[in-house]
This record gives sequence, C-alpha cells and structure tokens, in this order.
Amino acid sequence: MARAYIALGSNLRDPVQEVRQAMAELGTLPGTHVVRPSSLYRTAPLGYDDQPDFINAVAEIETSLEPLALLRAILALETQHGRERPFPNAPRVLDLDLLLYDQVSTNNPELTLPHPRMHERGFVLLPLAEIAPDLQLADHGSVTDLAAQCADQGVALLQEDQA
Ligand code: PH2
Ligand code: MG
Ligand code: MG
Repeated sequence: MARAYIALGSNLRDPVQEVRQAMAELGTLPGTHVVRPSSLYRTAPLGYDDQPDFINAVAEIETSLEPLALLRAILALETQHGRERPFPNAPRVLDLDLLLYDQVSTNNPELTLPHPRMHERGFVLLPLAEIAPDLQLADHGSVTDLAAQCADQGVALLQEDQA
C-alpha cells in the first residue's frame, strides 16, 4: 500500500457539502481508504481573486492504486460533481489535487509529484500540517514551518456554526 495526500477544494454550489461528500468518496475508490481527514477550512482565493472564498481540506489516504490510476480516479470524482473548466483557476464545484504519493518524484504531462505549488499555498499547508505535522517536503522542509509562513493568506478553520 502507498500513502498519499490529496487536497480538496470547492467554491461553487454548496462547498462544505461538496468537500464532505468528496472526502467520503475518496474512501470508496478501489483499494483505497482515508487514514486521516483534516478539518475543513474557509480560505481566501489565491491567484485569481474575483471569486468566492473556498472550502479546503486535505486527506491522507492509503491506496493500492498506482499514481496515474489514482489521479484518473480523483479526476473522475471531480467530473461526477459536475466540474467544468472554462478558464484556468476558474471557480469550481470540486478540485481534487494529488499532492504527494510516497516519495515519488515525477514530471510527466499528466502528473507532477510532489505537487509543484503546494509548498507556497496556505490552503494546502494548514490542513496538511494539521494531519501530518512532521511531514517533510523534499526540497522545501517541514510542512509545519511552511504553513507558518502562510499565516497571512486568509486561511481559517471552519467554525461549526458556519458548516
Ligand atoms: N485553488 C486554486 C487556485 N486558488 N485558492 C484557494 N483559496 N483554494 C483553492 O483550492 C485554490 C485557490 C487552483 O486549483
Ligand atoms: Mg488545484
Ligand atoms: Mg486540480
């Protein structure tokens, strides 16, 4: 079994519900179970600003799927949720990004591992540091240290009464 981390995000339709449902669906993929789900976070959009806040989370999974099979399976979940891609970084009903897969480092047209922007994104690093505080990124160091550097990015734990 391999250990992998997946980032979940939504800012269309009912983002809290989309992310919760997707978290459960990850555990239904063949040979896969969710070891640790992070809390949900409300996050300011990074990159393209003129869009609603996101709900983000990260899942630690164990899987017998190979990296490309896992990627295709999570993209199929996005499609099932009605994901459309009108332009890069457009608002989305569900985004599932494969962040890490064991120690695999790869760069092919379909998949880059580790995810090339995860080390600078608070909406990934804060939930990741919650569930895997001791994790080290090969070229960038401790997830907990990296998360601390993103404190100004508008990432907040979702309060129960907002859910
Ligand atoms: N995803 C992006 C670009 N910007 N910002 C937030 N807060 N959350 C996201 O999931 C997100 C983003 C590209 O996938
Ligand atoms: Mg993404
Ligand atoms: Mg994506």
